[in-house]
Amino acid sequence: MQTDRWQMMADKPKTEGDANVITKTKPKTQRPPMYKVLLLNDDYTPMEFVVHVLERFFGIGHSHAVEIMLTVHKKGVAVVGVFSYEIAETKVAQVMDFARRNQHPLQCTMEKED
Ligand code: TYC
Repeated sequence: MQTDRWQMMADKPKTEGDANVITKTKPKTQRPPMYKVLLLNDDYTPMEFVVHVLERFFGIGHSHAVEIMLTVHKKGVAVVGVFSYEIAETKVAQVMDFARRNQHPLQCTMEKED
């Protein structure tokens, strides 16, 4: 049977200041960076249009969509969701294209999470 590293350390004779210090370190599992999708306020895009965008492209329910829209309207910006790079990029492109096709100046951007 194979001797494990803990048993080997425990069996090692103690010399001078060399205690049986455990040296094992946690393997750092790398998670991919995530990206916030932000909606920006402007003076012209109709409130109902923004609510529709939140429902259609982010699957957000009507009441929550109204809340987010009003937060953007009052504060200037709000985080709509947090996604992988590819998903965030797609959401931004979909919103920007839909706004442009409807001739609204609505702006949507993404930002790397800390
Ligand atoms: N400020 C806009 C208005 O008064 C509404 C609005 C809300 C526009 C959110 C953009 O991301 C936005 N009609």
